[in-house]
Amino acid sequence: MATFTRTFPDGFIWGAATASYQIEGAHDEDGRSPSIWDTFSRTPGKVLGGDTGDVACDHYHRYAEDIALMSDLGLDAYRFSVAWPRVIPTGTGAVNRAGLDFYSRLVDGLLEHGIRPVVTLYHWDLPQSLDDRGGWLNRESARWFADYSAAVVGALGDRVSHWTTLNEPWCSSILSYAIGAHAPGHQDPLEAMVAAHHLMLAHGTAVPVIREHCPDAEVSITLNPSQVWGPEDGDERDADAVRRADNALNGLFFGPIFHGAYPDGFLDDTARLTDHAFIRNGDLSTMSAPLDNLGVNNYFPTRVRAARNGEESTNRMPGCSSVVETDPRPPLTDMGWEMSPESHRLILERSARESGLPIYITENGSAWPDTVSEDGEVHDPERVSYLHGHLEAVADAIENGVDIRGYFAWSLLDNFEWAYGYEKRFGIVHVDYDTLERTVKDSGREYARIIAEHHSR
Ligand code: IFM
Repeated sequence: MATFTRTFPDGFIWGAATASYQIEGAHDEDGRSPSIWDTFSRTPGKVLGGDTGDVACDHYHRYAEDIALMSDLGLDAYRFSVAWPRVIPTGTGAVNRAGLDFYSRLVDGLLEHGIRPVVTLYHWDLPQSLDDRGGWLNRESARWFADYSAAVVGALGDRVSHWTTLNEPWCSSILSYAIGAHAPGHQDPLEAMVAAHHLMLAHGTAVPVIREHCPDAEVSITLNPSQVWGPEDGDERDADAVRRADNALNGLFFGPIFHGAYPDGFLDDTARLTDHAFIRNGDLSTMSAPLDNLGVNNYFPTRVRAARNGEESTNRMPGCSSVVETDPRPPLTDMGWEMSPESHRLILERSARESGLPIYITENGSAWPDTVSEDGEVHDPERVSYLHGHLEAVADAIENGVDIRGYFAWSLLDNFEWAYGYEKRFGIVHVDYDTLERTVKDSGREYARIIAEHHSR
């Protein structure tokens, strides 16, 4: 195995990340109500193999074992999300103490092991009862989310200081309401724009609420920007395709959250769909509430070109009907995603420029078809190589002047990979879904070695 020798600044945080629906299981315990993912995963044809998160990694019952694993790996921090349907089963109104108590026990366990909890308030498991009221298409969702945030931060804010409002709002808007691959599975670019707007409004409405309940809070949002590349020999139509895709993937969130405005051209490009009446006075100033850091999840770049001579584009991202996504270039991960440390560095540099904030890489990792070998170990050299390449890119970005404060491997455990069910494995720890046994993979050991070396400096 190639050795990894780069060094990182003092105080750099090494962590791993998960999300509630992907690992917890216990879908109907202690008062949890169904989320849109319970509904979606039970809808035939939506999730590979008909998999659901009913049991997942059973983390709800095995969290103590999982904390011990994190401690063995030497993690400084653990990023997890809170399930809204556990905390407020009806979406709005009465708080369910038993649901909050689970997260309280988890936080206490982490702190006992010297592991910093980094909490995301929304990682896609909207209570189904709120979707029944329009979900993110309902402007009231901003208030619903702020009230839910108050309940969680009020209960955990004495022990948790690192708060993230939303995970990857691109996925909970574009992927969920335009592309339809995620819950609630709609296919309407206009709805996606409205959902994105309301998600950002919810984020901005919650920021002061979090600060009120936890005055020392470091407040952030996690975005999933992607470097967009066009053909090397492209013309101005391809350059326009890059611009449009970049707006729909990146500018749609960088603009309102960090610049108080939608990105140049976006409103014109989408004028065919809507008069944008959902954008009301004051919304952009709410959305651009000051933050303390930015979380960046990044896995792969995006390649596009312009549609040619009446060619039909199937691209459903708003403003992108003339944009064709082109094939990723090898090497590819098991998700078919291009492995490009260079694009990782570029997007970290861009994220810092756009936000003017310290950056945490809140997710990065790769899926491979791992199995437990006869020697009882999980040998995953591809994941080790992906890890090395992307940590090199992080070190390069830091050398280029980007203030990067930490890296969270996605994921601590193999887990429910949304529409792919349990087919794709992202963990640095293998999970046997029959026995729920955990086995640290070679990549987990290598990550632990890198962390130990950093700590010993
Ligand atoms: O599993 C997801 C996670 O929930 C959000 N970011 C990307 C990961 C890999 O697809």
